[in-house]
Amino acid sequence: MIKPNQFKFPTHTALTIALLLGSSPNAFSHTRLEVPTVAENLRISNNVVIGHGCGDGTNVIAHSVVFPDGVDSIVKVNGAPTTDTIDVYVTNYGNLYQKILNHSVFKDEDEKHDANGNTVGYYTRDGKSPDYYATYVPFRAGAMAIEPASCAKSVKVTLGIADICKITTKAGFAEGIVNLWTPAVGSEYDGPGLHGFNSPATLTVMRDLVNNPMDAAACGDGLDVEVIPSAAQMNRDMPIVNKKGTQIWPKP
Ligand SMILES: [Cu+2]
Repeated sequence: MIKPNQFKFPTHTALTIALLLGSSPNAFSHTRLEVPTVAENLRISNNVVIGHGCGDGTNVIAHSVVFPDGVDSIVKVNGAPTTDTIDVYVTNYGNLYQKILNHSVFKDEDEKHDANGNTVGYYTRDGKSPDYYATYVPFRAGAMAIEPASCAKSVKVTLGIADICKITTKAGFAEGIVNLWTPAVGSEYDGPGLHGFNSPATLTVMRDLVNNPMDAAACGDGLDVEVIPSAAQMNRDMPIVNKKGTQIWPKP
């Protein structure tokens, strides 16, 4: 009899195989959203899917997520940075995301709020997601409305995510300790050289071209817009601060 365990191969072997086959490794393992693309004006429940731990035998014990706040966020149009704020392309940006309470894996969680009370991320902790599991962490993505006067045909929201296997200081970030699925924006959470470097999860909102048509003459094929958390926001909002106000990750 073959034990089920024998079918299991190390995640990074799976990655290597995926790369050799020329297919996307994302389907195998990286931390991504369950639903990566959604229509505008549609509120959905979604999940961050933690695809693996930090190597064989490790557990993800805590998880930290940041959504771009739209205040000082980086905005790109067709891949090029612009000085436009996201309000040029989205009519209701801000407080679009809510954590959905769930203690099935992580026993403690809370949203992170900015000075305006908007949810800019969340954390989950006090759990164990084994390396060979896919763990779903639920949140609600509010209905985003694309600015009718703009030529945006899609808006891609980039998240910053940390899957933490061991609580350390920032200096302790390393393979086997933490996976940083963050945009490389020059923050303390870029994680150069780590497995997830500059490989963030994203949620793309597609314009409803029937009910919110673009001006064909002015817009042509339309614009692909991106909103990405700034380095300052990442530094401010990535840490896990418990309900008593004590920062528990990274260790101060
Ligand atoms: Cu991976």
